[in-house]
Amino acid sequence: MTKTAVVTGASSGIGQATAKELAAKGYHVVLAARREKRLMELQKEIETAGGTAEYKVTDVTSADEMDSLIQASLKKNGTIDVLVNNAGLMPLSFMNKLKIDEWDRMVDVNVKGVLYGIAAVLPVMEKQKSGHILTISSVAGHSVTKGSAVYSGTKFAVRAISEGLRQEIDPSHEIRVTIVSPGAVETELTTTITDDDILTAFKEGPQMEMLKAQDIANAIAYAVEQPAYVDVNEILIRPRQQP
Ligand code: NJP
Repeated sequence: MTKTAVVTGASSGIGQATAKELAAKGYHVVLAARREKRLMELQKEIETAGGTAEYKVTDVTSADEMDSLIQASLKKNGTIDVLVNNAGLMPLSFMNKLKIDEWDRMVDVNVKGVLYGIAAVLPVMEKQKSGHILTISSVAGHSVTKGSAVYSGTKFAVRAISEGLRQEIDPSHEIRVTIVSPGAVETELTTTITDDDILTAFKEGPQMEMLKAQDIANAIAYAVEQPAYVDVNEILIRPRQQP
């Protein structure tokens, strides 16, 4: 039976590359994000390449929308084998700029969005006694730098949440929990930055060859494709030149 993978934040960057990679590996992929046109185009692209996909416009900050994403997919496809909690934002700023709205949005998307994904899919996977929940954290979930305090906070949080979840999984169930922590990846992630001092520091700082979204998609596919007794707990992947 074809396995089903749900990918949040599938409308660009890492989520888009992951959806394509999992479809190429034979998964039926369920694409979730807010921008419908992009999801529609990605579905077409996957189908043209010989894969299968569907999409559902979903805002991960709504527990109800996350639940209906999972339930609609379950009804249609019979199982949810993989959930990739990938949607995220990174409006970096210095704390004294007091960008409280941006802090709120990061907590809502990067932390609550992941929790709502877990809440929607965990009962399903427990009933199936199988599944794989992957969450995208960050190198910033391992160490804090100036300007990344709140973003780092959200990424530390999802590492802690995933590790706690992993420990609570009934060992008789084939449910796996994985964290993928990328360094700098060339995507649209920096477009949410509004703090001019951060943007200047980015422009004037040392330049390096960044990772491609496909590099992270490959890491996700690696974790997913391991035999059921192997749980890849975390993959930390930096561009070679990133300190
Ligand atoms: O970024 P980008 P990435 N509900 O901006 C979606 C982490 N990461 O691929 O809703 C649902 O191209 C948005 O979709 P839309 C990062 O923290 C990255 O780099 O249509 N979806 C889009 O598809 C994040 O967790 C780097 O606007 C929502 C996607 O999120 C993950 O990688 C380094 C949403 C963002 O795509 C993917 O980010 C690192 C919502 N409310 C960690 N809000 C890096 N790129 O360097 C946003 O350490 N999205």
